[in-house]
Amino acid sequence: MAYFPNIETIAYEGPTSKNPLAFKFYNPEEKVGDKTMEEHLRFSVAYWHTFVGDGSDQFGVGTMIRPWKQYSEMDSAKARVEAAFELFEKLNVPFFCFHDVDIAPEGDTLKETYQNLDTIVDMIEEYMKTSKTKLLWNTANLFTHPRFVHGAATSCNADVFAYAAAKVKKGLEIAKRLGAENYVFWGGREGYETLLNTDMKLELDNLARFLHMAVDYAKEIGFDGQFLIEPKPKEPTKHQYDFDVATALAFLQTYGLQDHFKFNIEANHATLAGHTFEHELRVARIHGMLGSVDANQGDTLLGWDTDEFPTDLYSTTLAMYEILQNGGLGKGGLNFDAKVRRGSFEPEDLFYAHIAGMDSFAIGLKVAHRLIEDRVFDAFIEERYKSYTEGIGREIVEGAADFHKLEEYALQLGDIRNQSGRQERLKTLLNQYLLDVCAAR
Ligand SMILES: [Mn+2]
Repeated sequence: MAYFPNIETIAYEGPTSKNPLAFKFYNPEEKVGDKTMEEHLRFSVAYWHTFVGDGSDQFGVGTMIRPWKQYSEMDSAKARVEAAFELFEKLNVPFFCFHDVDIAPEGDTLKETYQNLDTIVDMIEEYMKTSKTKLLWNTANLFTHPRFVHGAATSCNADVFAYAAAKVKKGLEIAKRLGAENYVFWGGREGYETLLNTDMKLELDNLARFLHMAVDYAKEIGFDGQFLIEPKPKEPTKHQYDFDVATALAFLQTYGLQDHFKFNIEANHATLAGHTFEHELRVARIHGMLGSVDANQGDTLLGWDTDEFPTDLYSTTLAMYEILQNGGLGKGGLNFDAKVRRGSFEPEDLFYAHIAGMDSFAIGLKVAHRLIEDRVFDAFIEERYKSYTEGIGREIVEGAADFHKLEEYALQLGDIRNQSGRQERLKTLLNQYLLDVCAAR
């Protein structure tokens, strides 16, 4: 049975196409530099938003019309696998991602949950034999069930720590079985609500113990995917320990975990932390820790995580600029951790949304590639920091200067002359490159 009978395979028709169910800029075969768009962008569909999310919010019930809603429990889980692979094929998307609870319902016992998972993983494995779509990453949901009310690895209750460990152990076995390229840790409830009842030191130590155990178990079973930490400052927990890249990096370094992890950076989590998306990508990149991306966008008028499909071309361009400078994402990809709005409830909206996101990142890729090729910002930055390539600047960089020497130098300086940062001129150049790519029709 077809779950999206009115949708044909989405083809690349070019920027002049009027067909809403076609790619205007994402052409998987097209080469940008030395790689194809498909190789650069490594798009992934998020199972939770696309096949589980029902459009409910704190004030209203679900709105989504979804053909698999006619079934319940395991039948619905099986229907979702069928629907998922139909959508993957029609979008020609190379990857997907899931949490354990997205693919199979939890049973009354952990054992029953495992059985449900095994049944669905068998089915996914069968589909993956003939599908080109691979698993970018999977993860364990350690935040929805009431047992995780006080956290998982940072819970005050050791039984919860053990239960969470069992779920991650199973998750790693599934990752190994399905050939996942990465495994993600997002600690939605790993944080605190009030310090009045919290042993922060023990919670952080326990989180590190938990992650070390995961590293050990992956090694034991021969899972060689990349481990990823996904920073987020808040929501659902008031203060989350993996606040942003810089905070989580300090945590990893403190506990000797930095060689085993990279970051999965989400645009909307960056903005919730008071940063831009490109700031978080840059911090990860310059430390060699950029692993993967949850591609979405927030709404600056709202203070929460809206997980919108990315359509802001400045954001996709500046993100791709960091990703290209990083030499790509390696095993990572651009996962659409994004959901259609509550009012976009028809099944075909899932296709419009993914097309919007894929085309937006394709434009971002092309613009970023040209900006780098033409050394638009690189040349300016090189010139701006030229004082560190000669004279006293060079001595500072090479470690040949100390405070005595710098004081001696400063005392004989006349008027210090700075140069303009030319921000507005550079933004105009960015606009020009964006317009050039979009107008190439
Ligand atoms: Mn989010």
